[in-house]
Amino acid sequence: MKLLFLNGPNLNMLGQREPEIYGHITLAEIEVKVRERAAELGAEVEFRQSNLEGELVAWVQQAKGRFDVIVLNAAAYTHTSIALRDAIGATGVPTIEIHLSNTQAREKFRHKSLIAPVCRGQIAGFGANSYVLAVEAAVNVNEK
Ligand code: CA2
Repeated sequence: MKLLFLNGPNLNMLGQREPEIYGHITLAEIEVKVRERAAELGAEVEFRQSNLEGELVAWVQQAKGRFDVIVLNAAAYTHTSIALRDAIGATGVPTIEIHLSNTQAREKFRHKSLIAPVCRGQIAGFGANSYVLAVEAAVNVNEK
C-alpha cells in the first residue's frame, strides 16, 4: 500500500506562526508521525508540500498507477481550486481530504470545500492527529 501525502500552500510555515490555530508542530514533525504510523500498518509514504497550485495538480495527475491513496491537505486551495478538484476526479485515485483545524468552526469562506465532492471523506480538526488518522483511513480505504 503506497500513500501519497500532499500539502498545499503555507503549510511549510507550520510551527513558526499562528500556533493558536495550528499548534507548535512543524510539517517535518508531522511527517515523522505519519511515517511511524504507516510503518506500523505496513504502508509506504511519500510526503510532499508545494505552494504552487499547478505543482499539486501535476502530482495528483502523476499519482495514477503509482499510489493507492492520496491524502491531501490542500490548505487554502481547498476553498478555491477547481483545477485540483478536476485533477482528483480525473485521476481516479482514492483521495482523503484532511485539515489540521476544524474548518467548519472557522470563517465562512473555509466552510466550502471544492474538493470534498471528489474525495472519499474528510478528516478535520484534530491537529497533527488528523494526519495520523488519515493513515488509518487510507490503509482501510476499500472497507465500508
Ligand atoms: O486546517 C487546515 O489544515 C487548513 O487546510 C490550513 C490552511 C487553511 O487555509 C485551510 O482553510 C485549513 C492554511 C495553512 C497555512 O498554515 C499556516 C501555518 C503557519 C502560519 C500561517 C499559515
